[in-house]
Order: sequence, then structure tokens, then C-alpha cells
Amino acid sequence: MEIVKYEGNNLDELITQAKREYGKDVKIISYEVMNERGFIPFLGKKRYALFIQVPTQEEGFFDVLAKEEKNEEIDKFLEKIEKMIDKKIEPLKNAIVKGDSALLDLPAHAAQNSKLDFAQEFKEFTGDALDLIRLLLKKDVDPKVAKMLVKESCGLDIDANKFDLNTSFFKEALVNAIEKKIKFKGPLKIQKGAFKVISFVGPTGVGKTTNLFKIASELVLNQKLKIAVISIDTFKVGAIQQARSFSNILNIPFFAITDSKNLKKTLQNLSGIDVVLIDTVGRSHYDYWRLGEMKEILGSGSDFMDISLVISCNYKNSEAIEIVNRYRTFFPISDIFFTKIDETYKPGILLNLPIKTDIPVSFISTGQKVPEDIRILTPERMANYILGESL
Ligand SMILES: Nc1nc2c(ncn2[C@@H]2O[C@H](COP(=O)(O)OP(=O)(O)OP(=O)(O)O)[C@@H](O)[C@H]2O)c(=O)[nH]1
Ligand SMILES: [Mg+2]
Repeated sequence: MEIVKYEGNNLDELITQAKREYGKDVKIISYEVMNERGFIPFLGKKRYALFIQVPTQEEGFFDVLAKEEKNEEIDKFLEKIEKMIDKKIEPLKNAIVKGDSALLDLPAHAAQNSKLDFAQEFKEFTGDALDLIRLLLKKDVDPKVAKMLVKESCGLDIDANKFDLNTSFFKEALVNAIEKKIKFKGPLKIQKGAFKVISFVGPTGVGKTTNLFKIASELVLNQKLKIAVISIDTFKVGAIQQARSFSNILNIPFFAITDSKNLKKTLQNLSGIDVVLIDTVGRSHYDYWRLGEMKEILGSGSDFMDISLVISCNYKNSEAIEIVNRYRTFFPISDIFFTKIDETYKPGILLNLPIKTDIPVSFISTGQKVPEDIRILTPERMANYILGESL
């Protein structure tokens, strides 16, 4: 397109001229009023500039037509794409109509395995059982784990010849299944003079040190036990100071050690102590070398100590399984201690991990505050976290 400018003292005449030259449908873009200076300024005549838009020579009638033809081609092409998209989203549209939440909000593992056909996978279930399975999948519970747990609380619906929940309460159904399938360590009941040693191991930054001191507080303040803390984390900058200041607050003895001989000696010298809590350095489960090093240090006591594997609920399910499997090749894990439940709304790991590894669960950390943000894991609590109910 080209812009043509007309100038003159009469705007109407300029428009008429433009129409005469370019046809009556000529496109007027704008006009300007310019004051022409005379001898006496305020008597100066008005002058106008008119701007019109005309097709350029290259874009003559045939060019414009050709363009329109091309546009038609584009329109056809777009129409084709629209049809293809419609076809693709048809199942989702149906899911919206039917309220099929499992299809609309696929959990991570289901998204990876897009072939997960809900109806086919869970064809043996009906009614509330299917609704509970959908809810569990939304919370990232593994489909196999969900199936197995829900079946625990089902009876056969004779009319449908399918499994349905034998209670109308999801929580009751879930608690019942969890009680049957997951082992819980329960409260830390330690006799005075028992000399129990508990070590906290796990990947970096999962909350080992913070939660060790939550446990220490409970044992000192509520159970009136004599506690000592040993840290073998001489690796992380500030770790010893962090642990020492927590120990000072609780007024309990604190030792920092670097090798297995020292650990043995320190443990032997701790007479009159009921519980020794050992804080370890965070190690990646892929770092076999350093895990071996830590095994050597803990080795001197690992046959009589409990080793608690601390795992953040933030981990993806597959990674969490990997952590447990790699750690358990080095240490006899006595329980899984979950942390950071406050940082996820899809805590399927709480069910997947103990069921897939058969390791008992102990505590759950619910936030950063020491000592209050910790709970003993119970079937009821676990069900509450999964169902998203407040505690
Ligand atoms: N939101 C949240 N933060 C937590 C929780 N537990 C611990 N934290 C925080 O996580 C961070 C790391 O905690 P640490 O106790 O130092 O973790 P660690 O496993 O000892 O770390 P390393 O010794 O470096 O391996 C700190 O900021 C804690 O306050 C929890 O349950 N929820
Ligand atoms: Mg630490």
C-alpha cells in the first residue's frame, strides 16, 4: 500500500479530487489543518493536507486477488488444524462433561505413561471404590498401590459383579487398608537406662539435623530422658555450630567425631545416657564412595543402633524408591522418617514408599519450627495427609 498526500485550501475539493483519481471508495487515512502565514498572521488562510491510501503498483488488482486466494488456502489449512485439534481434545471435553477427574488431572506417573487407560486398568471396581482410586491417583499414589489399598476395603457388589467400598467413608476405607499394609513404628518409648542409639541418615538438606533436635526435645522435655548428641557431620560448613547450639539450648552433651574409632570410644564413654542421637552428613544416594565412608564410621555401632532414613515428601516417587534402595545396600534401615509434608499437596510418596519397600514409617515433619513441627505417623494421620484433610 502507498500513502498519497493532497494539499489545498479546500478540504472538500481535495476529497473530490482523490475520489476522481482513485475511485469513490478511496480510503482516507487522515487530514491535517495547517495555518498559512500571511502578512497579518491571524488573517492567514487555512491550508489542508489530506492523506489517502492507495494500492501500490505491484499490488494491483490481480495482486490483491492473488493474496485473497492465498488467504483462502490459509483458511483451509487452519480449518484442517482446527479439526485435528478438536479430534484430539474430544476425550478431554467428554471427561469434563462426565467429571472424570482422573483424566483431567493426570498424576505425574500417569502422564508419563499416557497409555494408562483408567477404565481398563480399574475395570474390576465400581462406585465409590473408583472415586477413591481417582482421588489417590491425583495425590500421586502409584496406580498399583492405589488398586491394592482400595481392594483391601472392598466387597463384591453383586449387581455389578465388581468391587466397591464396604464403607461410604473414604477415610475409614483408607485407614483400614493402611493398617493392613503399612508398618508403623509408633511412639518412641524408651526405658530409662536403655542406652538406645538412633542415627539419622539421608540425602542432603532433607531435614536430618532439624528433626533430630525435635526428637531430642521430646525425649528431654517430655520423657525426661538423658540424651547425648553426636554429629559426624564435620563436612558441611557451620553444621557443628548448628548442632552445638541446639544441644546447648537443650542442655545436653554434644560431640563431634570424624572416624569410627572415635565413635566407638565416645559411645563407650557415655555412661548414664538413655538415648544417643547421631546426626550424619547429607549424602547423595548416587555417591557410593561417600556412603561407604559413612558406613565405615557408623559401622562400629550399626549392629545395635536404629538407622532412620530421612526423606522429604518433595521427592518424586521413583527417586524416593531409588534413595531407599541405594541407602539400604549400605545401612540396615529401621524406619522411614518423612519431612516437608507442608511443601507438597501430592503426598502419594507416604503410601508408595512403605508399601514398595516394606520398611516401617516413624515420624513426619510438618514444618521448620523446632520442636513443635513433628508428628508420630499413624494410619489415621497418613490417611488425613493423603485425603488432604486438616489435622
Ligand atoms: N518446610 C519445611 N522445612 C523443613 C522441614 N524440616 C526441615 N526443614 C528445613 O530444611 C532445611 C534443611 O534442614 P536441615 O535439618 O539442615 O537438613 P539436613 O538434612 O540436616 O541437611 P544436611 O545436613 O545439609 O544434609 C532447613 O531450612 C530446615 O528448617 C519441614 O518439615 N518442612
Ligand atoms: Mg544436617
